[in-house]
Amino acid sequence: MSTPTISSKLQIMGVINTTPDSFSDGGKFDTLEKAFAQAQQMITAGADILDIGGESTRPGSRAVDEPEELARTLPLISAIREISDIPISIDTNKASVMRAAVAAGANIINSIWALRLGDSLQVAAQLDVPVCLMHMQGTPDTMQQKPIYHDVVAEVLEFLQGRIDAALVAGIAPHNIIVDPGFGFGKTLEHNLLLLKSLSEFRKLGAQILVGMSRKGMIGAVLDKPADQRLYGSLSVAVIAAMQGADILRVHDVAETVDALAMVRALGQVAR
Ligand code: 9MG
Repeated sequence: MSTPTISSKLQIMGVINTTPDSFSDGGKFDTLEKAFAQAQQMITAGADILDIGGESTRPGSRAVDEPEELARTLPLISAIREISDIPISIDTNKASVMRAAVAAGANIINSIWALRLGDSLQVAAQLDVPVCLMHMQGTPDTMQQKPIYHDVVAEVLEFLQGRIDAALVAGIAPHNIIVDPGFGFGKTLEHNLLLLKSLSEFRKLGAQILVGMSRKGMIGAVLDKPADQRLYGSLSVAVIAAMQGADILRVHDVAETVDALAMVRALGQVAR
């Protein structure tokens, strides 16, 4: 077996969807009390970052207006800040939500649109926080209809390089750039598997790599299991990604992923 590239920064990002219609945990954390309890549980379980979202990205999900998105996310960010310094990422496409979330205590912007909407790129640059730039083919509504690539790995790499360049021109510091191949966003199972197999190639972009595969359809397609039975599949792909040098894993099952990654880290401690 070739020597794996294990990131010394390997971090676990726990997902908290405050939406009623997320694909895997829709409605489970749609009150402040439930979402806050989930945040506390993830912190205790060893999460390094919490990713808070107030709008589902699932195909066909309902668009959420700014006041509703703010009402779902800001009280939770403030409540977490009362008890913890854990880095908080805000998963949003709206520049106004980015601003308000950072003012409330969020420290990272997670953009599935790679800051391509409105003035989000300029606003993110002003806020001077780390940004996650994710690849997506199409839009959340249409992306899974017929994704087509000639060479998925090359095309996703090229897209992300373009977004890194745009971020740098806008004034985002190089150390604040995180890239994400966007598993499940405009990709067939084969595209997702090719990206996972080639993940180490993304290191050449010179940015931190974030991946989110937890409970996703690619796992369901291989295992033929619904979202609530994809834990072991999710842990397997987390380990594969970590062994290829991913820096941040976006997951729903923090405690279980902590154990799986402890084994990967142990491997990084021995040399031959
Ligand atoms: C919000 N969201 C859902 N899936 C995601 C993924 O794979 N990466 C990032 N950055 N965000 C995601």
